[in-house]
Amino acid sequence: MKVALITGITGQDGAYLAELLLEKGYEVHGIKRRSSLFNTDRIDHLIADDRGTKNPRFTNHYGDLTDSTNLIRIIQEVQPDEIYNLGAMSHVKVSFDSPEYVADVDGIGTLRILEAVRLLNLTKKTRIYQASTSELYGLVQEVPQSETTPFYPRSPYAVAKMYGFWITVNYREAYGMFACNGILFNHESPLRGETFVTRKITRGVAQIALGMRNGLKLGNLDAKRDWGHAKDYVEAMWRILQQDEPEDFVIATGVTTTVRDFVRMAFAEAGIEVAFEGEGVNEIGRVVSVSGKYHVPVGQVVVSVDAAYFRPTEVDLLIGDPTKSKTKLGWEPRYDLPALVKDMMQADMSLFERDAYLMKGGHKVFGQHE
Ligand code: NDP
Ligand code: GDR
Repeated sequence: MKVALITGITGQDGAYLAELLLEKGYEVHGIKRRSSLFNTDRIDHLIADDRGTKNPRFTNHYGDLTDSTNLIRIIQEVQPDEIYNLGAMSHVKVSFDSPEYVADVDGIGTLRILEAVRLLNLTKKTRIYQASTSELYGLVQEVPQSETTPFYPRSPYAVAKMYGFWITVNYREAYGMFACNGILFNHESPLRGETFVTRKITRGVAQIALGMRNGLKLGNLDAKRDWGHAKDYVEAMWRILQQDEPEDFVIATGVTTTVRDFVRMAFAEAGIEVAFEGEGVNEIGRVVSVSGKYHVPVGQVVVSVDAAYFRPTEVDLLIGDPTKSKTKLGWEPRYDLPALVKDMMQADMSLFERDAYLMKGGHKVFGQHE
């Protein structure tokens, strides 16, 4: 039985990857941070079944990417065949507020994993996947972006990830380690964190459709992203570590869409047609027709722009070239953008239908802030 260790197990990708590896028969270990509240919602169904019977092939360890002694201890204990380093402070906007911490976790954290494997003499046994990102491309140098496109990071997050990228390449070349970067473009799902733009939109649209709020405030509506489904992308991570030779791969759909169009598509899923007018911070999105079961008044402003969500330096356009991953990994995304939006909208509609019911009954529902 193969043994995998996943950092960032409580995150979106950690949850889908753990599920995939368990399905494939792996013994899976995760590293989670101690939190003052429960933070394992995304993986609770993997830890134990409905009756509370623990999964013997799934173990979590307390740890942190800023603490090398604990990483060394866990890796020594687990002796993993594969490590997936997914742990990170992954929010680009927030990285401008805590740049030093992000450098430590996202940059040096990667070094700590690589160095632990080297110190423990596991370089021939343990394969390492590093969660690299399309944010490395930053300021547009070339489209579509491929494995050979130059990097130009535009945030403390991206700069930290750039260190993670190159230290992974360096350990591969210096010590012959099977260490690979997956340069993944944005991937989303019903498990996506609530403050990333897609999930913020699908949650907001569901709440508006159910009459729980009037509108949604967003930042740059012109930004274009190549959005895929996280379920497809964790499959690519696994494939990258099953190759004969360690290499870096771009994982993307090859299609790019504006935030504004994502908003339109999400509302359309609820039968609400929205049109945009105005420019910059004065742009608004208004309901122009309603065809489904949800009764939002025509003319209601449901989207406005708030400069608080702008970034000091923005990444305007991301579109990936997945040719290498298609050819060498045999990887193809199963979800296109409409299927992704549908999946996220269905999940958030069900989630908030329950809350709307409670609110109608006079109960307070928490967590409505953005
Ligand atoms: P999430 O933000 O959902 O998950 C991040 C995970 O990292 C969480 O489990 C979080 O724990 C953990 N973490 C944060 N800080 C630390 C720390 N100091 N020590 C240990 N663990 C920590 O991200 P995603 O699942 O979306 O992304 C996974 C990885 O892929 C990240 O590295 C991200 O930067 C990268 N990436 C993501 C893309 C995407 O579109 N989703 C695209 C390209 C790359 P906690 O739950 O306690 O906060
Ligand atoms: P990103 O994702 O920065 O690409 O990083 P995010 O969803 O945060 O932003 C995408 C684009 O939408 C614009 N935007 C807004 N973003 C947020 N969060 N909130 C808003 O209200 C809003 N309005 C407009 C942003 O300006 C941006 O242009 C994600 C993360 O998962 C990273 O960890 C990962 O590396 C990259 O994707 C690939």
